[in-house]
Amino acid sequence: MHGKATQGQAGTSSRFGTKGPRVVIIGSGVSGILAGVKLLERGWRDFVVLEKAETLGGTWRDNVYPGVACDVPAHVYVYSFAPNPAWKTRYAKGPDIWRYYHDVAKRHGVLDHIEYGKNVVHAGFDGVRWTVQTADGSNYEADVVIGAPGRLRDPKMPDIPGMDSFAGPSFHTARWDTSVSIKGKRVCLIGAGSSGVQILSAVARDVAQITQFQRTPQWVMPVADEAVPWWKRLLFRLRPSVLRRTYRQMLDFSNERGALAFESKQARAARDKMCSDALLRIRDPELRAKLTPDYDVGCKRLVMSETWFEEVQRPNVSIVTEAIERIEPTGVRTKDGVLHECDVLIYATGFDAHAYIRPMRLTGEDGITLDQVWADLPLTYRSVSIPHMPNFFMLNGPSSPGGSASIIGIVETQWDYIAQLLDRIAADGVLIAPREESAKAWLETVRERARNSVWSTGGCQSWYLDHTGTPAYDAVSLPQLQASLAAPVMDDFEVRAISTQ
Ligand code: N01
Repeated sequence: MHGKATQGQAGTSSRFGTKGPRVVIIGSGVSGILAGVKLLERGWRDFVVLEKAETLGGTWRDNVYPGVACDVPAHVYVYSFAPNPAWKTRYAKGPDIWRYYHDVAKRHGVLDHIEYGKNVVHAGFDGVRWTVQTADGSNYEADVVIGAPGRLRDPKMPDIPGMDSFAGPSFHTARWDTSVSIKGKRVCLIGAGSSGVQILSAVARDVAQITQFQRTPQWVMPVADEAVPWWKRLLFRLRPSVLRRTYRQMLDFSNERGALAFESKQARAARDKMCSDALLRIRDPELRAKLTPDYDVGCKRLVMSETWFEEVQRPNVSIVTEAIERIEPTGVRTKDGVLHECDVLIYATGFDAHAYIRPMRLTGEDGITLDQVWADLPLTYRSVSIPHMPNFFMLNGPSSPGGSASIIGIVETQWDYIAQLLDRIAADGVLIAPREESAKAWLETVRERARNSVWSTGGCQSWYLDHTGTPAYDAVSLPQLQASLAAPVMDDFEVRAISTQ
């Protein structure tokens, strides 16, 4: 079968009651909330969202460091069904983004379905249904499981000798200790990616000294954060359909510029020039040399900031490029023997970008485990489904696009595809899993595309690359993703009736 299944309604199969199939959603971040809203929209009310933390969210709950903001334009970083005319600036701050997602979850009735403190450790399939187990010993039966645990989720701590010996407060950016004030303090900041740049830009003027340990310089794209004037916000409220759509399209276009760099030489050249020209704002040639990357723009994920170019030149900011030897009680000692003293030590060292749904364990049909299916690589079909794992779907799973589009657009596109499979499940009471050979063929196509992308050819190391050195992300733009996920090719799936014998 090729083409859209019919739009499903609750109870289309006699297998399921009027509330639709029983669904477990894992995670209450932007993907999990989306899944909840969409299930309710289709009348599937029998679902639970399992959230391991005590409050809703993922990225925007966990990242509360000073200056945390989203570098995707705010009007794009929203669900298509819930535009927000109230954004006051072009780029939204972390706490405002969290409030937006909380508000959507509340308005759409998803909050009532969330259970907190539920860390999923295993999901097992018995031939008919899934049983999802949480660390506290609870079990949840499900006809369908949606994995939405997020991708840049688990902080990656470096392995530096003496880390435990530091006498002052020390923490990762995604585990910010809000009880610690860094005002007037001497701060050591390890890492110079998006988080490190945002923190330095936000705190440099408030701290006594900030020493940033930069192993590799990053390309920084100067993007100004403009206020959205009151009359525009009013206009958006008064003319919701036309004006919001127009604005959204405009921002979608600018957001896609990054993706165009995959395809268009001119777009890439313009972007490269913007980044290299911006470095000329660094007045001290020695500092500029330290901050100038020797790899292609876009090889690592671009950092976006306007303020960084000035903040990094403050007299109380030091950029240390000497390698770190060890951490000592009073600071960070580099290999040249210098001890960089500080009161607070911050690890802006990024995330384990390749765990996906692990460390959660999966046992699928015939006892086949996720570890077996993913022994070589995280094998999925179109990022949303896994061979031997029937009626288990993922949002923002392995080999999803990265760095090229708003994650919201990506997960909405993936949801629309999954929804067509859910329609089939509901209508015919079937189990659907991708064929292993289809998944392998698809993954090879994605990896080939990624090998030809700047992530691979650009001459850098980054979290895009997996243990084989191949980018684990699909180098496609949002429109390309939308085209490829328009309708499931059902021949690529094994579809079988649920047998209750
Ligand atoms: O992490 P990163 P991040 N010794 O992995 C360094 C998203 N995000 O949290 O480059 C010394 O980019 C490492 O050095 P190197 C966004 O997608 C979005 O900043 O590996 N240094 C690097 O400098 C982003 O890309 C927003 O040589 C060590 C840094 O730590 C992603 O999250 C805001 C080290 C890690 O940089 C991750 O960003 C923030 C060691 N042992 C984040 N180990 C938005 O605005 C690591 N490093 C949407």
